[in-house]
Amino acid sequence: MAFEANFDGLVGLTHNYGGLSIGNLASTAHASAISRPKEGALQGLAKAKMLADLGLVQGLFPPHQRPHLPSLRAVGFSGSDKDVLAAAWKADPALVRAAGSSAQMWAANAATVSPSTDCADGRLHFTPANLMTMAHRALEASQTEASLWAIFANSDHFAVHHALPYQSLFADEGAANHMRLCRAHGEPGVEIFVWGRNGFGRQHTAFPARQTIQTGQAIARRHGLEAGRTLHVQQSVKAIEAGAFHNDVVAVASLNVLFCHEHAFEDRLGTHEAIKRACDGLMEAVIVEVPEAEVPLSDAIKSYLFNTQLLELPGEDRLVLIAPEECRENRPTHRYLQKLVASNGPIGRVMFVDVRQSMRNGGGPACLRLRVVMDDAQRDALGARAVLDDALYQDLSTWIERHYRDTLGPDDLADPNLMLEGQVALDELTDLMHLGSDFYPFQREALLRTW
Ligand code: SUG
Repeated sequence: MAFEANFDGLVGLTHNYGGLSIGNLASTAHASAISRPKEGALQGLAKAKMLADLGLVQGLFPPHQRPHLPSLRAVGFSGSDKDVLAAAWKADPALVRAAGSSAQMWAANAATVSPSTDCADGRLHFTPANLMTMAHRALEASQTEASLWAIFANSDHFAVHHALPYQSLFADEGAANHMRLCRAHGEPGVEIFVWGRNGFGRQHTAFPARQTIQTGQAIARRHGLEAGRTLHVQQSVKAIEAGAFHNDVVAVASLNVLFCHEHAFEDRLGTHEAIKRACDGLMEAVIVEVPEAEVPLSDAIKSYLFNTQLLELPGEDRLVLIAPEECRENRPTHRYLQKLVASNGPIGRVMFVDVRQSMRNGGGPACLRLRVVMDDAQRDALGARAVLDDALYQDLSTWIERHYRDTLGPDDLADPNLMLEGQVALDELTDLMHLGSDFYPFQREALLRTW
């Protein structure tokens, strides 16, 4: 029996507001604000626990080592870890800000995932995203790949690829630009890759279009997807210019339902048509489109109406939307949601969650999770201790309480104690999550030193 699991990225110890993502309005608006890492990590964990308590399989990805010293060493800083940090800060604080970002918490960008039923070899395929458009995110892929290898450790069931080549032609932001429609999770689906630019052409947007059509085509080939059930559709230029830096800011799909804004796609009617055609014979695709007249694009982006988790919950006959609190506070969005659940449509209930620490960097509930459709045999084949149960929840809560700082200001990233606190905490986490003692670069360096 197949089901959809969600793997959330644990918020890291350096969660901060670096103002690093041009085109992501929340990131720019909160640049240099004081962040609250402990609160952020507990908010993310509480959301994960809520979904586990609702009866879903909920996993977690460990945070990455930050600041990412291998990147600073690669650009010419040397000596002890403290020397590297101090010299990099002195040379250019922006380098340390990029190397200190905790952006790996947005697991929707970790990888693109294709369930076994869609893939020619019958395995569940992952392509870690190279995230090469943003310097602070391009550091993530190798550690993401290590996490995927640790958790999806069985090659009879899982295929974990390398990230695509690090070139603009294959700019990849993972599942944030990928949707899947199906009648039931275990049945063949239609995979939809959303792109913002043609990698061989010119960039037509002022804000970066972070994904190319060539990326989706390459992933579809690697995963062995069937051409007739794979679509490549263009995100609207208007949406990118308004601050929708990923498709998941203007659209979300679950089962046979696509919930999207009127301005989500460049060729609105053509895209709807193509989706219906591809789904023909497999399911009846239902498109719930929110008109600009009811929720203007700017409100949808502010409230993150579409960066919601659209879920099939045990015992409920209609889908449930997990939305950020901001959707309750934004007038047009809240009005629309009330109307939506009162209608006889496929979405029957909205639950609100507080993920404000993440939202201030442009990360809503859906950004924080990577969806993985799997079956019972695949669940049994998972490695590490990554699926949330009461015991893991307790252990992680205690770990966060003990190691995370309450607040971080922009210059705290230069503090060598923050770096050391992170290494102590992550070393303990590898034990707690059964990830091995050579999981992070700092652990491998320490091992080498003992030889
Ligand atoms: O890539 N923000 C992330 C938010 C990612 C949200 N993910 C999805 N939509 N799936 C980004 O823009 C801000 C970091 C900073 O400014 O400190 C940041 O990276």
